[in-house]
Amino acid sequence: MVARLVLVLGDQLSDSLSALREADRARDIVLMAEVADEASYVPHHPRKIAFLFAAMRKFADRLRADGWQVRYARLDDPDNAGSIPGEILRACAATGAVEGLATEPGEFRLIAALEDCPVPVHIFPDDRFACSHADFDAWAEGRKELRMEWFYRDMRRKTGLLMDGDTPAGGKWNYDHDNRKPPPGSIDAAPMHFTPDATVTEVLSLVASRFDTNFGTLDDFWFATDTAQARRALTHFITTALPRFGDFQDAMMTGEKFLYHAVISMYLNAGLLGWREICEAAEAAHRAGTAPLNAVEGFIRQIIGWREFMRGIYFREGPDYTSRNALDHHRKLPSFYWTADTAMHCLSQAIDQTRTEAYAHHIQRLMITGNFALLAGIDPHVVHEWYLAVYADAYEWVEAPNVIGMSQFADGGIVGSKPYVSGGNYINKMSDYCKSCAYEVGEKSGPTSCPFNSLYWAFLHRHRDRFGRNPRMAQMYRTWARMSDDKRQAALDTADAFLKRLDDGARV
Ligand code: FAD
Ligand code: DLZ
Ligand code: SF4
Repeated sequence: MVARLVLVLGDQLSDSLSALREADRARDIVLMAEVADEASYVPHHPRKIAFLFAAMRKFADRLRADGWQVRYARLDDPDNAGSIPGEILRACAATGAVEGLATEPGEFRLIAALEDCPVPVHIFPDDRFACSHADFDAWAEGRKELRMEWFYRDMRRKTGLLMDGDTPAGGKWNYDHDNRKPPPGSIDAAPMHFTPDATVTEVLSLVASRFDTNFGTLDDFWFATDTAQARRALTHFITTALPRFGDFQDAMMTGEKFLYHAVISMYLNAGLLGWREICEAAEAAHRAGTAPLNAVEGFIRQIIGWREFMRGIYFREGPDYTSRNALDHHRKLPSFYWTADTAMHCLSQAIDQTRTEAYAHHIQRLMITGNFALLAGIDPHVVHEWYLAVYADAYEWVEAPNVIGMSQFADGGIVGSKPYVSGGNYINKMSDYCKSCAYEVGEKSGPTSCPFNSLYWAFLHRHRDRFGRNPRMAQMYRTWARMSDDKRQAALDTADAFLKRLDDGARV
C-alpha cells in the first residue's frame, strides 16, 4: 500500500496526537518540517523558534526510536520548500505519497493552507483539549453572555477535577478571594533550568544566525525541550511554587520574572505536557496536603477554565476575530515595545523580561503591556501581532482571545463584560514598580504624573457612550463625575500631551 504522509507541526509534539493514532506505523511516513513561513509569519522571539526546533528534532528522534519512519526537513536544507504545503508536495514527490493525515492546526491561517493544498490532507480533530469544538458550541448555544466562570464549573464536573462527588472540593467553586495578595518581601522559587544538550546547541547557533534581527535574546537558554524534561519542570513547580501560586498570582516585582508561576505554558501548548497530567499533579498535591486549596483551585481554573474557554472562543468566532476593533483604536505600537526603552518602570520591566525570556506572567501581560496599549488606543491588530511574536507560548488560538478579547476589548465584550483598565493605583498596590519610577503614581495630572492615571480617565471619557451605563463600571464613572471641572480638564490635557509626545516619537 502507498505510504501516506502524517504531518506533525511544531506545536503538536504529543504521542497521543490524533494524526499519529490514525496512521499506520508500518505503512506511513511522518513529516516534520522547519519552514521559513512558520518561522516568520510574525517576527517570533528567537527563544520561541529555538525551543520549537529543538523540541521538534527531539520528538522526531523519539518517533524514529519508536519505529516510525520520519522525514524531517531542517531549515538549512537547501531544498527546503519554505512552507508546510510546499514540504508536503516535496515529500509526495520524493516518497510517492498521494495523501496526508493531519491534526487540526491551532491557527485558521494554517487550516486554510492545508485545505487548499493540491494534495488531499485529511484533518482530524485536535483532541488534546478537555473541550471539543462541538462541546463548546453546545455549551455556548443560546446563552446571552459567555462567561468563563459558568463554563469552568461545567468543566470541573466534566473532568471530575477537585470534585467530591457532585460538589466542589472544599464546598466552593472559586477561592479567588483568598488570592491576589500584594508582593511578598522575597521569592523563594524559580523555574527549573536545563543545560543545552547537543541538539539544543546546534539549533541555537542556527537560530542565532538566521533570526539575529528579531526582538529577543538567546543568552542562557534554559527551556525544557522534551517531555521528560518538561515533566521534571512540572514536578519542580508543584513542589516548590504551587503552594504560594494563589497568594501571589497577581503580584509583580522588580527583577522577579516568574514569582510563583508555573512557567509551563510553552510546554503545554507545544504538546510536551498534557492538561490532565498537569491538573492531576496539582490536585494530588492538594489531596496530600502539600498545597492549599486556594492555590490548587486557582491553578486548575487557569487550565481547564481560561485556557479551554479561550480556545472555544477562537474557533467559535472565526478567522475575522483578529481584525476586530470594537473601540476603533488606531494608534501605532510605541517603539518601546521593541526596546523596553521607556521611563515607565512597570513597562520597561515587563518588556525587558519579555526580551530576555520570551516570558511575562499573566498580570504583566494584562495590566502592564495590555493595559497601556488599551488606554493609549493602540490598534488592537498590531498589539495582537506583538503578543503573537514575543511569547514562547503564543499561538493564535490562545493568544488572540487573550489579546483581542480579554486585554483590548476589541471583540466588543465577548470574552469579558468590561475592559481590563486601571490607573497607576492598581499597579502600585500589586507591585513594587512605582517606587523606582521616573513618574509619580500619586499625581493625577501634570508632566510628572503617572501616565496610567491621566490615560485611564481619558479612556473612560472617550468611551463614555459605550461604558457609561455598564453597571460594573458605574463606580468609576461616578468618581469621574464627582471630580471638579478643573481636575477633569487637567487629566484630559495631561493625557493629550502625553499621547502627542508618544506620537512624536519622544522618549516617554
Ligand atoms: P501560570 O500563571 O502558572 O498559569 C498556569 C497555566 O494556566 C498556564 O501555563 C496556562 O496554560 C494557563 N493559563 C493561565 N491563564 C490563561 C489564559 N488567560 N489563557 C490561556 N491559558 C491560561 N497564554 C498562552 O498560553 N499563550 C499566549 O499567547 C498568551 N497570551 C496572552 C496575552 C495576554 C494579553 C494575556 C493577558 C494573557 C495571555 N496568556 C497567554 C495567558 C497567560 O498569561 C499565560 O498562559 C501565562 O502567563 C503562562 O505562564 P505560566 O505557565 O507561568 O502560567
Ligand atoms: C511557531 C512555529 C515556528 C516558529 N516554526 C514552525 C516550523 O518551522 N514548523 C512547524 O511545523 N511549526 C512551526 N511553528 C508552529 C506553527 O506555527 C503552528 O503549528 C501553527 O501556528 C498552528 O498553531
Ligand atoms: Fe508604572 Fe505609573 Fe507606577 Fe511608573 S508610576 S511604575 S508608570 S504605574
